Amino acid sequence: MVKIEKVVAREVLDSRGFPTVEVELFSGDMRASAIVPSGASTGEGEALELRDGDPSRFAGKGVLKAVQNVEREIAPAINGKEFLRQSVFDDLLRNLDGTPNKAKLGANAILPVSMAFARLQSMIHSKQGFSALALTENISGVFGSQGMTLPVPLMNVFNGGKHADNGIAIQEFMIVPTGFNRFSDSLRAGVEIFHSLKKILTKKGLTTAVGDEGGFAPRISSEDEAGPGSHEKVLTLLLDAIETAGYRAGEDVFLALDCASSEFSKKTGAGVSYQFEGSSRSSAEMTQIYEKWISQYPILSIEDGLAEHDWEGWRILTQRIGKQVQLVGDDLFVTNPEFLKKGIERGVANSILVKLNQIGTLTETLEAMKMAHLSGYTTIISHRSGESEDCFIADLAVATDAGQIKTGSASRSDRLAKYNQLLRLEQALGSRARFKGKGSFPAR
Ligand code: 2PG
Ligand code: MG
Repeated sequence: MVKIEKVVAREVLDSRGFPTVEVELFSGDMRASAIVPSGASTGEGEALELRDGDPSRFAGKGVLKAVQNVEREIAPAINGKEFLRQSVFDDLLRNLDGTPNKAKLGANAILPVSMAFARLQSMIHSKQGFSALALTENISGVFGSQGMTLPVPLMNVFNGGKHADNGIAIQEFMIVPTGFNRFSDSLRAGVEIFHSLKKILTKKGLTTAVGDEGGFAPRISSEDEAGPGSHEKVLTLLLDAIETAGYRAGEDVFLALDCASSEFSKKTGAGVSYQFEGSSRSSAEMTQIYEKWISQYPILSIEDGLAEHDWEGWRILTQRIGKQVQLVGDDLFVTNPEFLKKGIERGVANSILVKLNQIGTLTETLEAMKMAHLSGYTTIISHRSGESEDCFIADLAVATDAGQIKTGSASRSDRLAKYNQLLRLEQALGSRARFKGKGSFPAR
């Protein structure tokens, strides 16, 4: 039983310098807090992020209304009450809101309360009250998993799309160090490759300033929209960086993409079209591009290769390359069990990106993950492009044996906070820690 005795909420700042919500819950001498993240390339089906819209503060991006909703709507409903289970607590939050997409209170009001409750409960359950594994053990208890698998990091070392201003359409170029026995070795390889990429860019006279997720974001073309061949240039740079760091591309280290293609797509009478490398392309043409790339580069995973409305294009994409490569639905599924169910029924994608704030409570996030695991879909726990020092997702990844995590590059403390927590968890698990490498991906 957890008795909530005090609730505090405040406006704090995320990694882009935009306001976000922090919540603290108190019970006896225990205090747990959580900060909610924020996306830029958001899916249309995501739960609502409530912004004040008051142009005199933070250009309308303030979150005082969400803070007020925690103080005036949520706090009175939970203060002084005892809760046994996360699901009961989260159901209360959902009912208080009462809308399908958290439109009344805002997911940014509801989620930090849900996360802080999980932390508070874990502190009360954990014997020492401060064990590194407390949250992991608590969530794995709820989820019914072993909670011992350290995730393979998908490290976003080159940023484009909405996370940069270099004209590159694809949002994330990731390196995936799978060929290692331990998480810490895999992470080290990723970090070494990041540094070797930095040297290569410097030698070429390209800037090494970083984008929102800590990856490099140089302009590799003088045009506003990077033209034909520009994406392959980036892929080649990554292969160079892997080899220069002393690793074998396609053996120890693979590549992954988050195309975030909803951002460069548009609905047309005939379906959906994509503005890519200077031309307008159909879903079938985008599919051909991916087919060519996976035959030429060691690409293990493609996220949002097609847009969130392009369900028919997705079905064909999955038919054509779903056996060879992991196809991840992010904007498509928005961590929503209903959307995922539709995808499973239609044979769309084979993996789901998991973001707590897309759906708004821990319980619903775990529901989506359970459905994915039962249907043979892989799961990737993910940060948002606007993050904070909160490293809840590191614990969530281990707790659910998710197998994969997407939490940025090897720079910016908002990203490294998660990697550092994973290093703590690996140490705390000791000989019980597992790392599945390529086994965390669909079999090829
Ligand atoms: C994504 C995410 C995180 P954002 O598209 O996968 O990398 O970006 O948080 O901007 O939606
Ligand atoms: Mg994405």
